[in-house]
Formats: sequence, structure tokens, C-alpha cells
Amino acid sequence: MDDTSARPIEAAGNEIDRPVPSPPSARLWGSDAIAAMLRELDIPYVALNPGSSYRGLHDSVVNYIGNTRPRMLLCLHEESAIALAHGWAKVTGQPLAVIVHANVGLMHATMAIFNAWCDRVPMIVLGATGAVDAVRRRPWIEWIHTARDQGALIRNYTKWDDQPSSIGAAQEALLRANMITQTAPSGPVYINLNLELQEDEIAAAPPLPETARFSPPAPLEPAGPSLRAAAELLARAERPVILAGRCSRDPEAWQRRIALAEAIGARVMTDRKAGAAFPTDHPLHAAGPATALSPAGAALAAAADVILSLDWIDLAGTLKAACRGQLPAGKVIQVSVDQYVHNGWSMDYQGLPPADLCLLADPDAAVPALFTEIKRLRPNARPLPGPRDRRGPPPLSALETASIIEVPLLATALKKALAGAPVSMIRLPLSWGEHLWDFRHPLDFLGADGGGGIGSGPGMAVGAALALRDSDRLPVAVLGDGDFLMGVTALWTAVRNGIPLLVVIANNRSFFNDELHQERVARERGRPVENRWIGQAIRDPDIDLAAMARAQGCTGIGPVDDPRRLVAAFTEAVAAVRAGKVCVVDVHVAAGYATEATTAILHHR
Ligand SMILES: Cc1ncc(C[n+]2csc(CCOP(=O)(O)OP(=O)(O)O)c2C)c(N)n1
Ligand SMILES: [Mg+2]
Repeated sequence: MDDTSARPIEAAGNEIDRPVPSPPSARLWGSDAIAAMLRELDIPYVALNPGSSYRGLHDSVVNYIGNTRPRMLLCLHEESAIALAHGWAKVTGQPLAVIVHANVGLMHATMAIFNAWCDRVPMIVLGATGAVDAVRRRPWIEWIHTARDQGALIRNYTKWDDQPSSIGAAQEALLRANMITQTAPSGPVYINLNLELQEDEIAAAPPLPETARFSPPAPLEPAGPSLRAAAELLARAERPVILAGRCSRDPEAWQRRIALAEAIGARVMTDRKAGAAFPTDHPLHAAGPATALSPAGAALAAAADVILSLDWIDLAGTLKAACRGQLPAGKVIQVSVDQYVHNGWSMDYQGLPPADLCLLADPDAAVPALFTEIKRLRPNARPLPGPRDRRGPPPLSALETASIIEVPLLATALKKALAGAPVSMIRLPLSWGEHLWDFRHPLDFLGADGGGGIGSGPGMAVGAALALRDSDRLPVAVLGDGDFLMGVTALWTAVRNGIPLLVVIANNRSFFNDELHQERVARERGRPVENRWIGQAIRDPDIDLAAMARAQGCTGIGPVDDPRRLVAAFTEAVAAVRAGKVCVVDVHVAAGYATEATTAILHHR
């Protein structure tokens, strides 16, 4: 499906953590049968942080299935384990397995699971609980780590959870989990394995189900009157706009989106909350990728006669802002299956968008069907507009004259150091402007964290870099210092497992996003904006972020605060990553966001 899929997933770095073989024995335990079923799902890795509640399953993964497919990836925090699976899924569209300890491990994992839920990515989370039978519970600790309904902790932001009470039920639960998590809209699923189920001896391994007969369903292609009506609207449109939201990493689907836009001459907007969905340097690309539409993008959406949303995140809010609170004048076509997972707890479903036509389909399935119908109605495409004047990063000479590193200069120096080599931008910080980098392939940019939960950056970067390890792309994550500090120990897993990765820290020594919020409040209340940094700045002492990286075996460079040193620092970093290292460059940047983001926070646009 993408340029990593053809390569074997088991590659460099996988020779580590080989267990010595167990002596031959006819004895079996429940967790052996569960591990055997897990192996049938053919998932390459299981990210975990250990815990006694799943010591049975842990033993079976190591000693019964030999720590291969899945192979363990030890993480230093459960949030990192989930974030790693999240990053992996953003590249591959496929689930990894994660195991977390009873109660407390799952509690640590919750924010990351919420991020994965909001980002609609698949993953299979396994957990455990102390003995359900109270008579068998070890004193104290096993009582603390047993809950009546552990799944309740995360039920509001998972697609499904279960606590099977037999081996047969556990097998079925794993098959069902695998199907549900991969059916769009994707989302995390959770299976809680109680201690007895894992640790009771069993007479024989039950037969394994035929996994192929329990595959996730193929996405439905839209057809019939709604499809024809949508195609007619689009074929006749004079000023069509496409809002290209949550789309896949499939290069063929990418090409089909371009063909659709060209067939009707639609102006296309992209979103930085989602991965790259349309080439930013295409003449029809009109705005983004940004968190909110730029004024020019908003004007186009307001003036459009037909708006096609390809699973655009927060369509209602976007249209409301673009049309200054009014309903859009143009017809709206919504292509999304997202409503299948909307529930009463989480408002991540956003406002209710006006939709004159709804195609309950995944964008990848809907675009070819729409294209075929449109071509029938309107065989001749409109001429493309001239190339757009995209600003791009400041020129190299700016590094010579600047006295301080503004965030756009990171792009300038990175571009120079990469010298045209293909990269995947795994993550970009809030301070990154939409004009700084072009995306020409679905793996050029992977989007954001889904749930806005800070601390996911390092873990997601490791998971994405693992999925990109055998591709020709250099994985780059540009992270805020706050995000980095909350998840920094995720990097150890990358070093341990030989996963090359470049992390650039846009280190403004602050949780700066919230300085802007304090400024806004101060302005509203006529109070001193000079105080906005109090309770926000991460200074005195400044933290040596490169040393935190080095302490875990990464190459750590910085802090770099001289603009003239930036290209050399990035060149050294790129060479380190090419040599297989995890490299962190701590860059002291000036506090400040791109104009659009600043305006959005200060003026609530
Ligand atoms: C878990 C969590 N805690 C707090 C917040 C609120 N928050 C949003 S952005 C942000 C600042 C992030 O700091 P950093 O990563 O350094 O980025 P910067 O804004 O400085 O560019 C905070 C604290 C959050 N979104 N998630
Ligand atoms: Mg910061």
C-alpha cells in the first residue's frame, strides 16, 4: 500500500532479545494458547511495559512463541508503548499489539489511547487483572490491581473491549479485536486477560481458528443515487472546493485524489492534524496544511458552490469559521464513516456539519467511484491554474544575518542539510508555519497526535521511524520542548532496537502555547501581559535536552542557539541518522508561533 510495504518488516535490529530455547515439555498453560493466537494475527511487534498481572502471557510470548511475531519492544512508560503503536499505525495503517499492566499500567496508557482514538488508528491493547476469583488473589498487591470493570477506564475512547473467561473466548476476542480495530473508522480495542486464564495449566492447546476466515471487511464503495447526485453536483460546479482531511498513506489513492481535483478544477485545502493528503505544490492546492483555514482558504470555502469533504476533521467548525457563523452558501458533500464511532462521552466528533449529501464511505473508496461518474458527465477537465506562489522557508542567507533562531530557520537549515533526500516529517510543532515545507507524497507528513495530548511526540516518532526503518526515507520529528520532556524516555526504545530517527527540538523553553492563552486572558482583563510566562516557562534551570538524549544512548547535539551553527548541527545529525543512530538536536528557538496560529489563539478565530 505504500513504499514500505514491499519490504520485510523483520529486518535490522531484530536479532536482539533472542530467548534461549525452552526444554521440550508437554505441559501447557492458558497464556501459551493466547500467545499462539496472537502469533496467528501476524503482528510484528508488541510494545509493552511489564507487570505481574500478565507474567503468564509475558512468559508465553518469550518462551512459548520465542519472542517473534510479535517481538517485544520494551518501553519505559505505558504512554510511550501506546504512542509507539500509534506512530506505527500512522505509517502502515496496521495495528501493533501493546500489553499494559493491570489498573496502573492502563491508567498510564489512557491519554495515549485517547490520542489514538481521536486519530482513528488501529491497535490491539492487551491488559490483565488479578484473579477474578477472590480466594485466589495474592494478599495486598493483587487486590489493588484488580478492578471489577477495568475496561470502563477506557471504554469511552476505544471501539470495543472484552474480558474473556475461557481460552476459546480469548481466541475469539483476539480475532474480533483484529477485525474491529481495522474496520474504518479505526480505533484502539482492549482485551483484559485475568490471571487465572493465563496461569491455569491446560491439558492441550485448542485448535487455532482459521484466521483468514476472520479478516476485516473491505471498505464499501458508494453507489446508487447518492453517488450519482454527488457526482452531478461536482461535475457542474463552478467553484468547487475539496477539503482533504483524514486520507490514507496509499500513493495510488493520493494519485486518484489529484485526478479527481483536476477533473473538476477544485481548489484543495489540507489539514495539519491529518497526514499529507494532497501535494502542497500542486497548482490546485490552495491552503494548508494548517490547524485552521488561512483567510485565503476561508474565503474560497465561503465562496464555493460545492464543497467536498474527504473526512475533514471538524467540518462544521471549519465552515462556521469560514462563513463567519453563517451556513455555507454552497452545497456540502460529506464523505466519511466517522459517525459509526460517535458516542455520548467524547465530543471529538465535533459540531454537526450541514451536509446536503452524505456518502457513508471511506475517502479512498469514494474517490474512484466519484471520479468515474464525474468523467462520464464531464470528460474534459478544466485547464489548471498557474503555479502558486508558495513562500517556502527563509533563504540560507537569513542564517547569516539573524541574531536568534526563529522557527522558520529550522526549515531553512534542515532543507540544506538534507540536500533533497526524501524525508518523512513525522511531527511538526505548533510553531511551524504552513508554508515552510512541501509535501508531495502521503508519507511526507504524518499529521498530529489526534487527541491533543502533549507528550506523545517522542513515542509516536519512534513507532513511525520503526515502520519507516527499511524505507529510503529519513524519519524526522520536530517536537516542542514540552512535548519532548513529557515523553523523552520513549527514545530509549529506539536506541535499544536500532531504529534510526532524527528529533529536532524547537526549544522555546516554555509550554509556549499556553503563554499565548495567558496573554489573551490578560488582554481581555486589562492585566499585564508581561506576566504571561509565569507558570509556563521551563527555565532557571534550563534543561539540557541533548544530555537527556545522550543519557539514553542517543547522539545528542546542542543546545544550538547560534543561527550560523544550525546547518552544521543538522548536517552532523543527518549523518548520524544515516549511520543508524537516534539523534536529538536541541535548538534554542525564539518563542513565537506562525501568524495564523497566534491569531487563532489570541483572537479565537
Ligand atoms: C497532556 C497535556 N497537558 C497539557 C496540555 C496543554 N498544552 C497544549 S500545548 C502545550 C504546550 C506544549 O509545549 P511545547 O511542546 O514546548 O510546544 P510550544 O507551545 O512551546 O511550541 C500545553 C501545555 C496538553 N495539550 N496536553
Ligand atoms: Mg515549548
